[in-house]
Amino acid sequence: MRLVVVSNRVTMPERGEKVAAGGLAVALRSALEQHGGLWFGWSGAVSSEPAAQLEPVKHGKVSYAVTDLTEAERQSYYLGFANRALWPLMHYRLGLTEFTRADYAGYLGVNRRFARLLIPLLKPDDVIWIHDYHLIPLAAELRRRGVTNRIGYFHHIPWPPAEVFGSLPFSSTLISTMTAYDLIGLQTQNDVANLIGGLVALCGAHRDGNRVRTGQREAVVQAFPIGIDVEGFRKLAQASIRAATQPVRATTAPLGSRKLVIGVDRLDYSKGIVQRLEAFGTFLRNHPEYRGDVGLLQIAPPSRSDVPEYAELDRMSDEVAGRLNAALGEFDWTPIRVVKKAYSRSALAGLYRRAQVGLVTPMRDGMNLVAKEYVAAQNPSNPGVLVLSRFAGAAHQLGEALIVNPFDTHEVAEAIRTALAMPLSERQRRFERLYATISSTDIDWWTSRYLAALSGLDIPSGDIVPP
Ligand code: ADQ
Repeated sequence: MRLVVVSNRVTMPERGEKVAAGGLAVALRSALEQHGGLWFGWSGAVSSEPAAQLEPVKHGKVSYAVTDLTEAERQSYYLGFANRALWPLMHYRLGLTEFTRADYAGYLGVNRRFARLLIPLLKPDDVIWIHDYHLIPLAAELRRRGVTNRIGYFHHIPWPPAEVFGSLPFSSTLISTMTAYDLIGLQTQNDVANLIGGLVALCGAHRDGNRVRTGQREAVVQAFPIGIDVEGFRKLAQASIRAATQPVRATTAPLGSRKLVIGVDRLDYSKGIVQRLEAFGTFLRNHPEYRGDVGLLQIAPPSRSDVPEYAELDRMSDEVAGRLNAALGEFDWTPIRVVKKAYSRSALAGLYRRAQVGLVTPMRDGMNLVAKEYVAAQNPSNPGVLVLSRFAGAAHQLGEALIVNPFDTHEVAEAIRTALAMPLSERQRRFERLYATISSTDIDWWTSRYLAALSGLDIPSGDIVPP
C-alpha cells in the first residue's frame, strides 16, 4: 500500500522549510517514508493563478504535491471558514464564531479544487489519510468523482456536542459529508460521542456501536489520542540541560534559586493564556510568601495574526502581564515574563526540565502536546509537576497531573501552590505514572494504530455512493 497524506499546510524540506522536530509533521513524514508516500496540500503561498495540475516533487522516499491558494481562497477558506467559523465552534466558543455564506462557499470551493488536483495523482491501492477541520468535505468530493480507495480522517481539535455544532448554518450538510470517510479518528471518547451524536441528531444517521451509516456509506468513528516522540524528547531535554543552552542559561542566571513556572502555547484564545496570567496573579496575592521566589515564563508565539480575535488576544496578554507586573513586581523581581517567539525543540525541552511547574490550562484543546512534552522532559529524580486543564484531551489520559478547571482562577492559583509545595515522593509517584502513559501511547503508537485500523478495515468496494 502507498500512503497519501493530505493536510491543509505542507512543509517541504527541499524549500528549506523547517519542520518542528518531534512534531506531527515528523511523525507523518516517517509514516510516509515507511510506506512510500505522497503528501498533498497547500504550499502556504498565495498566487493569482495556481496551477491546474500538479507535478509531485520527490524528496527521499516521499513525494510532495503542493498548490498555492488565491488570495480570495486564503481569505474565505483559511482565515474565514476554517479559522473564524470552525475553529471557535469546535472549541465551544459560539460567541466568537463568525459565519458567512461567502466563506463557506470558499471553503467548499477549495475542497473541490483539492479533490480535482489530487485525483490524477492517485493509484488504485493508495490509502488516503486526510487531516483536520480545513478538509472535512474532501472525502465526499473525492467519492463524488469516483474515488473508491480507503480514506481516513483525523480531527486534531475537539468535536463539540450536537447542540453546539448544530448552531453552524449548513451544519447538517457539512457533518453528513463525514460518512464519505471509512475511518474517522478523534482525540478522545468524548469527541467520539459528540460526533456520533451529531451525525444521528443532525442528519439522521444510523448507529451501531462505533459504526455510523448514512445512505450506502458507513464510517467507523474511534478515538486515537495523539502522542509525542517521548524518548527523543527526553534525550533532547537531558542534552539541553547538560549543554546549558542559551535560553536555559538565561532563565537560570537571573532567577538563581528561584522557581520557574512555565506555559508554552501558540497565542490562541483556546489556550487560556490570559486566564492563566490572572491565575498566577491570584496565586501571588493569596500566597505572598512566594513573592520574589517564583516566576512565570509564558512562551507564546503569535499565530493567525490576520484574524482579529488573535490581534485582540495579543493586546490583552500584554495588558494583563503589564498590569500584574506593575502591581506585584519588585525592583529585583518581575513575576511574569511573556515571550512571543518560537524556540527550537531543544531550547523548549531544556526549559520544561528547568521548570518546577508546567502550567497547561487551555479552555478547550483537542489533546495538547505541550502537556506530554513537559512530562517527557522531566528529570525522574527531581520531577516537576504538571497542572492540567480538565478540558484538554490530554486530561483523559493524564489523571496523575493536578487537574484543574481553567475557568476557576482560584482553583488554578491553589494548584500552582500545591505543585510548588509538593513533596518529592509524591512528585515522583505522579511522574512515573504519567511517563508510563505517554511512553505507551507515543507518536509511533498513534500512527501505526491509526494506519492499521484504516488499512485493516473491511470496506465494501464498488458502488460507493456520495453521502
Ligand atoms: P496546537 O493547537 O498547535 O495543535 P499543541 O498540541 O499544544 O497545540 O501543539 C503545539 C506544538 O507547538 C507543541 O509541539 C509545542 O512544543 C510547539 N510550540 C508551542 N509554542 C512554541 C514555541 N514558542 N516555540 C516552539 N514550539 C512551540 C493542534 C490541536 C491540539 C493537538 C495537536 C496535535 O489544537 O489539541 O494536540 O494539534 O493533534
